[in-house]
Order: sequence, then C-alpha cells, then structure tokens
Amino acid sequence: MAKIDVFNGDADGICALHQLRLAQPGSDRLVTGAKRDIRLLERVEASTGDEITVLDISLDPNRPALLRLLDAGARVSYFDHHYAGEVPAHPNLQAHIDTAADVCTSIIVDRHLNGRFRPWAVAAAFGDNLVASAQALAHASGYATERTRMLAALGECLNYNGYGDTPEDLHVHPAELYSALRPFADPGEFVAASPVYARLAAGFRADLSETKALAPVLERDACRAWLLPDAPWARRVSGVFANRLVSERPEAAHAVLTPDAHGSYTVSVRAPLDRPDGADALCRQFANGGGRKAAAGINRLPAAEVDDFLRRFGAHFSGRMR
Ligand SMILES: [Mn+2]
Repeated sequence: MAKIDVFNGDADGICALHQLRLAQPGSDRLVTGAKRDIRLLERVEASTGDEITVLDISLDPNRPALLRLLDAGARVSYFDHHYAGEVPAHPNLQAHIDTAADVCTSIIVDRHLNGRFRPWAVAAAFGDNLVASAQALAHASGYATERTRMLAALGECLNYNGYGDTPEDLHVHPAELYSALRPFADPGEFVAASPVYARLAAGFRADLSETKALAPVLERDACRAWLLPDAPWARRVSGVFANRLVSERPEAAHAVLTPDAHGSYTVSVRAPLDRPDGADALCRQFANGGGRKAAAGINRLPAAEVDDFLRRFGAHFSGRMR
C-alpha cells in the first residue's frame, strides 16, 4: 500500500499538500511538475489499497487516468478549484471540488482542516492572486500587517517558481521546493532560514526587473495584451507579471503570450479583478486551453493563431464591459 501525492507545482498545490501532510504526515511518492503540466495523473501507477491525494490540477483532462486508477482499486482524495466537468460517482473517490472564483485549493484544504495551518492557505491565496480572499482570511485570523505582507511575498514567490515551459526552466524543481519547506510549520521561519527560498527570491527579483522594458501589443479600455521575448526568464516570470498587470488595472482583462520551446506560445489570461469571470470560457475555445473563471491559459498556441487569439480576446472582454 503506497501513499502517492500528486500536486500542482505552484504555490497553491505545494501549500495545499503541506497543510495536509502537517496534519497527517507520510507520503511514499511525490508526483509534480511545472504549473503547465496538468495531466499529472497519467504518470501514476497504482493498485488496490493505494491512497492517492490529488491537489490543484483540473479533473477534466485527468478524468481517463482518474477512472483507470479508481478501477484499479486505488482510493483517491481529490482537492481542486479548476473546471472539473463531470465528477465521476465512484465509491473510491472523495472529491472536494469548489470552482468559486474566490477559492483556491489551499483554501479548500484549510476548510477541510478547520484552519489548522492557515498561514499556508493565506500564502497560497496570494500566490493564486486571490488577494481579497487572502486578506479576508488573514484578517479573520488577526494577523499583523507585517505578517500578512510576508505571506503575500512568499505566495507570489512560490507561485512564480511554478511557471516555465518545463521543470528545467524553473529555479527549483517543485518537488525540491516542497521538500525544502516540509520541515517548517511556520512560513516565517521558512522565509528566514531556507537557502532554497533565498535562491528563489533572488531569481524572482532579477526576472522581474527584466519586465520593466516591455510594452503591450494590444491596449484598450477593457483589455491589454503583452508578447514576451523568447527567454527562460520570460517563461518563469510570465504568470506573476500577468497578476501584477491585473492589480495595476483591476477593471481590465489581461493576456500574456510567451514563446515556448516549440515555436508556439504559452498564453496566460486574467479576467478583470473587478469581475473575475470568462477567462476559462475564452481559453477553452482553443486546443490545449483551460483553467478557471478568473485565470486561465492555453498551451502550445500556434504562432499562426496569435492574431486570431488577440482578436477573440479583445472581442470577448470588450463585449463584457456593458
Ligand atoms: Mn490553484
């Protein structure tokens, strides 16, 4: 009987797993990847009695692999906030899925654990750019402003590390990052003491400074879009860059297109912060598109479809202004 933890390699996935394993330690295998590696269940083999915990990856593209594992006799606990489609009714599946726009997987886990490891849920919510939810949780728990600020910086930095075309683009492999924070019950101690975190934070600052020279390729009242250069720093920083743009102009939708290693583009779409809806509906119009209402994306958008994407993006969000 093996305990297998399958988790998104961003702040939300890592902090969701960390909360669960602080409550109930023990895992035999970690399966994770860059934030874009969403079909993680395909990599899992299991048999009767194995316990699989799945965190922060959409059920929809993983359904065939999930059914295969359930039918093999594995028991699966599934926590997620992405578009799920139909959730299989199977006696071996425990699904904790909430696709509300103000909820992330770490908040779902926080509820499940009655807030026992809340600071990690707050950091994760900041990481997923759910600023209002993060602040509401921090406020409810009576955190000082300084502590909330530290959790916001931690969440953004952990989230930043999840972006990249492949784990090789990342400063730290998500499994290594999780292992680095595993000994720390308190996020403040992790931030102060971990050399892995220091390395990550330095890389983050360097990448972010590169974005200062960029200009948008599309700029309207309702939406803005950027095309990033073909470089590892651009692939790493694209998600956080998009989150920061949204915070700068909360009434507008944003798209950031980043060249990948295949001559195509990775697309991040953020719905307006004021009205966090419609990002997933736009992205699902394209092959390899998906995500959630507030934030979604497209993998491997062909270069020939960039103009079409920009046109549909402009129309999709301009039409929503009224
Ligand atoms: Mn998430």
